[in-house]
Amino acid sequence: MATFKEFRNNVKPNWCPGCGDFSVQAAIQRAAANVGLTPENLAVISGIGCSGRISGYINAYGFHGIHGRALPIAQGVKLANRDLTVIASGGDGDGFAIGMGHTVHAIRRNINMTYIVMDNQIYGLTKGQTSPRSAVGFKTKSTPEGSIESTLSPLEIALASGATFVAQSFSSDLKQLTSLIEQGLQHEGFSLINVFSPCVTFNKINTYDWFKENIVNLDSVEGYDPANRIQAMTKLMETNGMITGLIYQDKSRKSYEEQIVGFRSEPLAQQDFKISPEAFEGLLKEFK
Ligand SMILES: Cc1ncc(C[n+]2csc(CCOP(=O)(O)OP(=O)(O)O)c2C)c(N)n1
Ligand code: SF4
Repeated sequence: MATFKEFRNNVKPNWCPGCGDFSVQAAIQRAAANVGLTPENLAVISGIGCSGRISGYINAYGFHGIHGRALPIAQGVKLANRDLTVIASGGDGDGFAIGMGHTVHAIRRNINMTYIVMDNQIYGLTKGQTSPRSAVGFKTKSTPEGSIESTLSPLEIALASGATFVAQSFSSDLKQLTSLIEQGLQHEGFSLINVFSPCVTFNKINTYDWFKENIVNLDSVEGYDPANRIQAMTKLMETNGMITGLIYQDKSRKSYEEQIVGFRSEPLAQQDFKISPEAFEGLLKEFK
């Protein structure tokens, strides 16, 4: 059994002191150890952004992809080697702006993997522009008069797209965040975990204190049932998405891999692709 320390490497994160992404890194390392993984059977695939650096800071297989494209790469990794536990990760710009098309289709595809979004409601790496998660009126270098576009509600979109696991947490609540990642890793399908992860350098509005004042923890909501999709949607709408905890889980739907006809149990990565000269000639004949 690996401990969370075995998921550490010797690369020092260059996130700003106080950045919420440190907690996400720690929570992934703890959750991976708690569910019994070892670095050899975990792959962390990230996009581009401050948050996207996370794949380099965890001792596991890693791939620092391109902006908005963590999910296509991660899904490819999972299909090529179904024995690996796959985590995709990145920022709200990465997953909900340039990568939104991939996000929706990954959700409806339901491949068995976990997607963790570090939602700071701003573009951090490029030094503070408005993201689809920024509030109307939010002033940045790209919206000096305040954003005039409505704020995207990714978790409502996820539910409407057929998500089987939707959760949300906050960098300040390492215990809840770790537990939700554990549940996401154990879910047999696509799990989306959105994490309020403050950018202390460029976002002076959505600070740790602001989140603490505005978040409602679902643990305090009597009678909340994460198996009830309509209740989940209603709660998201009522609270403007400011809830944390396990919002929705459907354990009944099969994952994509389970439904592919002929998908062999042996991972593609370990299959012998050598073909006999006769079989090769047969293939060529088809094109003559
Ligand atoms: C194709 C492409 N378009 C734009 C960029 C520039 N770019 C890099 S990171 C980024 C957004 C960063 O914000 P987010 O994804 O929310 O991550 P954060 O830095 O806040 O963690 C952008 C627009 C890029 N690298 N590649
Ligand atoms: S700029 Fe913001 S998101 Fe990027 S490392 Fe610094 S605090 Fe974190």
